[in-house]
Amino acid sequence: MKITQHQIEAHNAPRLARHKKQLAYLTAEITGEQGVLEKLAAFQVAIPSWALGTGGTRFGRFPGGGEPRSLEEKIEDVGLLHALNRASGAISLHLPWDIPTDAQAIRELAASHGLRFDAVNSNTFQDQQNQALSYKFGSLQHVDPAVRRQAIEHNIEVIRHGEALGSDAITVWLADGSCFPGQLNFRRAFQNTLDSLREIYAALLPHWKMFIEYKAFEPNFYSMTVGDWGQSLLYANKLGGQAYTLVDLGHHLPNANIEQIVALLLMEGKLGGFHFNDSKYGDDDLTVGSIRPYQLFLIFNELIDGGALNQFRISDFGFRNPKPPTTEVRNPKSEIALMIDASHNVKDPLEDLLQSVEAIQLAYAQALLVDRPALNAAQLDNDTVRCQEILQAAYRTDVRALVAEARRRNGGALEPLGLFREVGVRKELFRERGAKTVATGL
Ligand SMILES: [Mn+2]
Repeated sequence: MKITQHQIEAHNAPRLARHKKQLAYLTAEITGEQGVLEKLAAFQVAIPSWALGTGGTRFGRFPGGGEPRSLEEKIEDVGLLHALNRASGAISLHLPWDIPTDAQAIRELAASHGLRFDAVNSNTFQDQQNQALSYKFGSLQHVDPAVRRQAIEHNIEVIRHGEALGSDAITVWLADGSCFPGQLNFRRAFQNTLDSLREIYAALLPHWKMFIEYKAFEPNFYSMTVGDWGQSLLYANKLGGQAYTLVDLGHHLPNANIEQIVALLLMEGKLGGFHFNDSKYGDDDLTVGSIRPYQLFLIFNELIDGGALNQFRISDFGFRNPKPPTTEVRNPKSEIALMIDASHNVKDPLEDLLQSVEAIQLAYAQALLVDRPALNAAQLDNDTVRCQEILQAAYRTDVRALVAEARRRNGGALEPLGLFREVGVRKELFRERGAKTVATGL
């Protein structure tokens, strides 16, 4: 299924007058709206291939039907999102869940939807069918060199698949760790992991990056071998200039100050990117912005303050002018990868992703409105009250019309979720794919 330009225009036309009124009201209140609109229009977030079906929990899964049955259908789903919001112009694959059989054909299919391939993700947190050795007691940290070898080879294979698709980064997330005190020698586990990562790192092309994702707990509950940003940064610093830390918003201990982590990683030139999601307790993988929208705003405030969003990893090659992604070497310090990593249990996955992308755009737009010189002056004056007023004045601005205008200028829908329901996308996917389909992956 495809959303046509005609459908988008038919959706926008009756909403245009009201939209223009809201936009005029907002732009009268702010300055520099053209710059903000240009930045918003160039802004893209990558969609993970594993978030297009129902996720479920360890207790069960309730598939919603019409889920993508193949990599081709996953690309089609991301294409639908991108057609609606023009801000989902990349897909992040998980291997071996989504191994392309014909990389060139997959690349062309993605390009026909205006999509490029963002970071590829390896998987050593579960055993695959026909796999020789088990990851039950870890992968890159394992005490048996043969298990480590198998995990290293898998990661290198993922890099090769990514190369064929035009991706330029691998995200390594390890479930490695221990469940009980004494089970693991911490220093040996760290050293084994570092040695294994060094071999994977050596397989990177010069323009590639390695993202090292950390997580505080789960599936191991006593120690994680890449448990926090400090450990990730240690690995990244030891590996070299192509290795970076990846921040997944749900991978911290409760109440961690994620925006401060972001600021310092950025300062060190070691912030690789994000997995956006939201949570109340742990790695809840809820819709971005559904629980802590202020935290999301504060993170974007740090990204802008640290100069991270002056340049995007995802070039704005768009729907109307699809061309192959550029492979030029880009400034590694000012580019970060922006990806969603969520799991949908009770919502339509595509509707959830539309909400998530919009929440990210809103946080970005609000953070662009922060009066930075005034904030700096207030900080130097120790005027705590003024600092809060400045931040919250931006956060409390209703920027929905700005985000909608950027989307409209890109050829997207004024109300993506509204159009998704109007044209009955899920009903059509039910018809095409059946009610009992279950997406591969999570
Ligand atoms: Mn993640």
